[in-house]
Amino acid sequence: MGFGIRDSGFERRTPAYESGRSPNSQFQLPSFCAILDADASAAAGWVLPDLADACLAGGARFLQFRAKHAAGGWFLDVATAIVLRARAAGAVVIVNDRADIARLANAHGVHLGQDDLSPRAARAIVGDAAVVGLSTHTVGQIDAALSHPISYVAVGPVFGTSTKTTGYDAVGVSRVREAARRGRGRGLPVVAIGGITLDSAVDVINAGAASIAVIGDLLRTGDPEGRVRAYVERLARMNNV
Ligand code: TZP
Ligand code: MG
Repeated sequence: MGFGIRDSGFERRTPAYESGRSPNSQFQLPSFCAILDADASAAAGWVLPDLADACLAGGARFLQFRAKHAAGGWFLDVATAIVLRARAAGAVVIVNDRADIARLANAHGVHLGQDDLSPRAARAIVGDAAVVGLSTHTVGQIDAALSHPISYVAVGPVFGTSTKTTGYDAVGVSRVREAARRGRGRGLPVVAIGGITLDSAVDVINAGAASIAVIGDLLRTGDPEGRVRAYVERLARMNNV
């Protein structure tokens, strides 16, 4: 089974984290991450594989599947369906919280929070070549994240969000800038999350985020394919000016 990032063009060229470097430190994150959130998509009337198809058709090449209240069997079935679609499109999929589901669904990796398995423990399940992200909210958590075997550090909520009760105030783009500065020395990219919209996306990338992750704003217009395309085109234009 081709588990890992190698077969999606995300080649891992560095030795494992024991060398003192981050795993996947050459890993090039797509600048846009569409989060397929089970609760938000159900509320918006979307079936998840259809939403995945819409995001992929709009050009998303980095998906995260998040299902906070799902039973394990359902979570695995839907994750597997999303991974099959994403792999056919050459996209990377990571699973929120659950390293076991990520591995069983043949996803590319897992996104962890502060209260989930440690990155090292998750790597024992998903492997050295997998993508492992870690959510942070404070400067202390960012600094601690730098010594974990992770592929990227996530920072948020950047702006106010109603999608998740994080327990933290909005951290602002200044925290993204700070995280990017601290991560740079370790070759660790930053994924920014929380309250990001099409209008704020460019500012967040300009603050140093390698990627932005979005839930609510994808669903807001009722046309996720068109919304994803608008993000992808807007961010691509940044690279061409
Ligand atoms: N982690 C920090 S904020 C957040 C998560 C999962 C919610 C992001 O959702 P939205 O709708 O893009 O603000
Ligand atoms: Mg979590």
